[in-house]
Amino acid sequence: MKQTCVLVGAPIDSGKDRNGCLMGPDALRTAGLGPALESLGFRVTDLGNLGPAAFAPDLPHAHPHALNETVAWTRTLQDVAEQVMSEGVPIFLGGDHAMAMGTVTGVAAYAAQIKRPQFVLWLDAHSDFHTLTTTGSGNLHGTPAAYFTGVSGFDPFPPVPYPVPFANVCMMGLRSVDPVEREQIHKTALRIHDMRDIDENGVVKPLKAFLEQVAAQNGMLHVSLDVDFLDPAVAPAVGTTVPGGATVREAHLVCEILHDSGLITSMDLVELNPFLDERGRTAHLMVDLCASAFGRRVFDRPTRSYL
Ligand code: 4U7
Ligand code: MN
Ligand code: MN
Ligand code: MN
Repeated sequence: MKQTCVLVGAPIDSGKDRNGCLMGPDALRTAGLGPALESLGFRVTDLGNLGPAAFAPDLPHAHPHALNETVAWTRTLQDVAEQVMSEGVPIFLGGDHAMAMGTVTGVAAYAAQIKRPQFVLWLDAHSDFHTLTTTGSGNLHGTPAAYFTGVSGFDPFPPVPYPVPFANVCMMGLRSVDPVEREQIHKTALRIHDMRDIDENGVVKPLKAFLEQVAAQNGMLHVSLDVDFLDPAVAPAVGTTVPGGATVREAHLVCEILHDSGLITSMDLVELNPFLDERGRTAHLMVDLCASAFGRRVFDRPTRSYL
């Protein structure tokens, strides 16, 4: 029987000041995400674009920015993510990275139900490990990793009954980590692979080590791909560009190995701001990466040699 991919549009744009990520889901569809997955043999269903639960309006220059709206989105996404897990592999189309406050806690709640551990691969220039009190910018897209790992300091947000253990989170591509985030990360067992680590060791070694851990524990694997994981020279459609990011091939290799592992159970494609794109190139790259993660390849490999 065909496996099902469920596209879930989440045009959340409240995680930062600059708008545009609300167009992300439609840009990913326009760039051909559905047909790409169908051509790989998947049945694709599309839930369309969600909206936030009801919320009291936020003040324009509040700190943190758009707290009520982001809490409302988190509630919607937690419910939908948990529910949709039984229908196939959800691919959440952002929207900014505040989306992951809902998607990761939602899929983790499902994992808890079926008594499997949840793992997260975080592909990002940033660690997104602020809390509501440590964030300097007030931009909530810089906070999801602290929230879903159960760090305190998220008061108006729903409590997190099934936090993802630090040791189950692997971050790759980091090159912009604020001092207070670094201090907090040092106290945790998060697996961190910054760009220097990738320069020195490549993506294969650290990724393989992480995937072996996921497989050994029969884990569920959520992959959260922030556009800014990639170098801005190849992926310009993002508000938070940081030079020195992953190359096109490094990113594809990560996705190809992920597919070979057979471990992906859910995925986020986030932070695409189509308003900043150049003739759709970043949207197309995100679609191509997603296709690699779901099995597009040039040639079959003789063995599943990465695991
Ligand atoms: B993204 C930042 F200060 N750390 O808190 C902040 F550098 O989802 C950036 O990874 C956050 O794009 C980036 O605003 C959030 C900043
Ligand atoms: Mn805004
Ligand atoms: Mn991010
Ligand atoms: Mn980022």
